Amino acid sequence: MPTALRICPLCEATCGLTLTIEGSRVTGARGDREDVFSQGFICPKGAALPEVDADPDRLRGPLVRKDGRLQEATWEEAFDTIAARIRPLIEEYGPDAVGIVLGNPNVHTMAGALYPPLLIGALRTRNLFTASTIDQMPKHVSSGLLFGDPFAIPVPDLDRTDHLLILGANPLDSNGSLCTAPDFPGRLKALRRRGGTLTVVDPRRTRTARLADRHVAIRPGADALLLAALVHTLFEEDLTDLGPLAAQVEGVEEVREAVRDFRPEAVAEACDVDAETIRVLARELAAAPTAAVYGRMGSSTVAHGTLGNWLVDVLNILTGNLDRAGGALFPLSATAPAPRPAGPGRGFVLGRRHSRVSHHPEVKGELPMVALAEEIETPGEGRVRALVTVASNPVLSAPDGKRLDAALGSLDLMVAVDPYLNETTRHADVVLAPPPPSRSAHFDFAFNALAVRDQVRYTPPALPLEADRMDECEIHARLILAVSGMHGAPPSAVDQLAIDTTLAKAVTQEHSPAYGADPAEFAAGLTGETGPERRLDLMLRLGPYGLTLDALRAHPHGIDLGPLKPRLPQVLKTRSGRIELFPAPLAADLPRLRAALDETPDSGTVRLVGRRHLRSNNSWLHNTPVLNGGSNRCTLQVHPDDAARLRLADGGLARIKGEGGELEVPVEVTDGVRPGVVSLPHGWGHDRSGTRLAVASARPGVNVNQLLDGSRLDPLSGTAVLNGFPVEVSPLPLTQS
Ligand SMILES: Nc1nc2c(c(=O)[nH]1)N[C@H]1C(S)=C(S)[C@@H](COP(=O)(O)OP(=O)(O)OC[C@H]3O[C@@H](n4cnc5c(=O)[nH]c(N)nc54)[C@H](O)[C@@H]3O)O[C@H]1N2
Ligand SMILES: Nc1nc2c(c(=O)[nH]1)N[C@H]1C(S)=C(S)[C@@H](COP(=O)(O)OP(=O)(O)OC[C@H]3O[C@@H](n4cnc5c(=O)[nH]c(N)nc54)[C@H](O)[C@@H]3O)O[C@H]1N2
Ligand code: SF4
Ligand SMILES: [Mo]
Repeated sequence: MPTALRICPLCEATCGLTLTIEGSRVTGARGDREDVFSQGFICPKGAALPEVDADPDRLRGPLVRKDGRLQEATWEEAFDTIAARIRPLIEEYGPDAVGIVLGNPNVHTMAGALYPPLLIGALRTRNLFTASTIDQMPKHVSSGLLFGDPFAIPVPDLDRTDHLLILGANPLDSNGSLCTAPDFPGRLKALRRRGGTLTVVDPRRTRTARLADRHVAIRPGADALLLAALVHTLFEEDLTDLGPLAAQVEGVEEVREAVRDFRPEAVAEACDVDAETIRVLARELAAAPTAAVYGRMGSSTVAHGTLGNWLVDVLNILTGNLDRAGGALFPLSATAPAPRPAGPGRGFVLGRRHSRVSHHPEVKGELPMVALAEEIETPGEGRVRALVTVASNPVLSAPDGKRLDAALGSLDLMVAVDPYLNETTRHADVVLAPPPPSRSAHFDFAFNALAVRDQVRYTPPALPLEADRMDECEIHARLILAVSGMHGAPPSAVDQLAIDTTLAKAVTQEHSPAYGADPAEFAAGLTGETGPERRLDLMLRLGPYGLTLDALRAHPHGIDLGPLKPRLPQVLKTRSGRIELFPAPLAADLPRLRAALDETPDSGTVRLVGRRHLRSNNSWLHNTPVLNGGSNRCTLQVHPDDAARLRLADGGLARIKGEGGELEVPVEVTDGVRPGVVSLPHGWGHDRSGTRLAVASARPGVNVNQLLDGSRLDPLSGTAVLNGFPVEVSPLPLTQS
């Protein structure tokens, strides 16, 4: 049977898959044993790629709204409609009249990496919203302030560390995030086997926690307090040891002073972790030959998300573990620009402007996702009247979907680049549907820069495009032309412009491999059959390893570039050229955390946390039958003590009420959640009309984000609080089911 290789796009682990091809269909998927990085690993989602690929509900071409109804149309009609309707809006109301929403799968497609920056440039809108502000923005802010570069994200050295402290991540189900590691579970087991230790801090006893030497069932929302107490203990017990880092860090004494109040005894009650355990955690971290602290969703989408993310790296730095083997290191991806010489940079600035309605500071040019609805609803100059969404389903993934749903319905124009007609795209006037994964080339621009090993792989399309289908890269290129008044120009013009712009700069940079070259000559030497391939080739050639697309094609299972290596001080782009351990914006946010010390937790308050299931992927995989069902259910997990107190029965129904609304949901009684905490997964709630999701809408579940009204956020990063918010839970008579 013929086979083809395809890097899996379904999570951050980026496993290499071998697809079985029968005729023009993918009929099987197994792990590629020769893949230099994933070495044959596959999870149930990857194994279901053939079903995901062949979902009959996937749109086969563009849709255009005619007579109030979304109807099949030609590509020409679709782009004509966009060009004809968006330009007058921009001309009348200015560039901010068009908002852009970029969702998660953009980091899982080549198109999503290569074109949105050009789309943003073409539209020149300040109304940019992305999934980052319902996810990892606190990490970008912390890295931006500490290292001067929001993309300089240290990754735990999973394969070599002696001690791993994980907060708010459950890689056994998520397969890891901001830490690309195929077979994360196997790598954690290997850590244990080689005598290393694993500590997991999580209000739930997750599958990851069950693998750990120690599980600390913290009260949700309290990680920043716990971390501050760990830092406090390092100073108090004289356990800091920066090693060679010392010469590169400023602000250590200021941090010592700043955490003085955060004694283990002072945070113990808020965290519900006793002071002695906190001291032991700090001592273990300091005593380990090498150690890494790693925090994700559960410590990011919380009220003190940025402080928590900062403290994670403060711990890595104070224990000398940043930038050393076995600690947390900065990957160097093959498409990163060749490193410039070390030295001061421009630093990272927040809040260069503010959102129109609620005055949220911009971060990385973005506004918080929770501000999207009000920016559409509120009249006045700068109002969002048209929206372009790319790979995004904010009606389910962001707080208060009902409000957003209504706001989307009021737009003058909405364009969606998306393969599904779902809760969000049903509002579009034009849907531009990309082909399924088997028909697209794949390269991991984002995740190679977050991987636990430097490596590089490229998979061309496993199958050719069917007639009347358009590659997602071409869709993006044509969209850019349509919105920028160049409708009808060849899409290759967009790629050529990107190549020319990049080269014009590179040839002037002494550290660039293209330094001094003739840009036209350099461009003429690029290989690749398509515009995006030539752009990839260019990035590889300008990158740190001097690779080419041809080299990648000659190594279909990838090229291993070795374990992570120390990269300081070269990565630093702070104004001082050093690690700025106590940046002013974080210092200014600390009083808010200090105030939390005095809040006595109310033992009656129930707090909600999320969870992911191995066979889920945010809001869009519920339409694949093999992935929906079994234990992947939208249930409210409740601890037996709470179930007794609240009179909730296993299998019965509960009413759950939050600031943004209320839901009715089946109860699952389990001691897998700690007392005082209930857990409901996200991405469900597929019961709206006008979608084309036969499987998902038959088992819709409820939308957890409807419990939120969007008012809770981490103020520094604009990130929504999705974990640890208060809810009221009460029983519903069974007859109401
Ligand atoms: N309560 C709660 N809410 C959460 C979270 C949580 O933990 N709890 N997690 C948050 C996180 S971490 C994230 S990242 C966000 C994710 O939220 P979003 O960014 O909205 O992403 P998804 O929900 O995955 O929706 C992805 C969309 O992309 C489309 N799509 C799929 N494949 C492709 C493709 O190849 N090309 C294009 N153009 N489109 C494609 C899908 O049809 C779908 O419409 O949700 C956040 N929301
Ligand atoms: N199977 C599957 N895999 C996925 C996804 C998916 O939807 N399904 N989504 C992908 C995406 S977009 C992302 S961003 C990653 C996320 O990957 P992870 O960061 O691993 O996210 P979660 O699995 O949500 O784990 C978050 C954990 O934090 C815990 N938690 C909640 N509140 C707190 C708190 O206050 N403190 C602490 N310490 N813990 C807390 C929760 O109980 C949960 O176990 O997963 C990716 N991989
Ligand atoms: S772990 Fe992630 S990348 Fe690997 S097969 Fe599963 S979904 Fe795909
Ligand atoms: Mo995410």
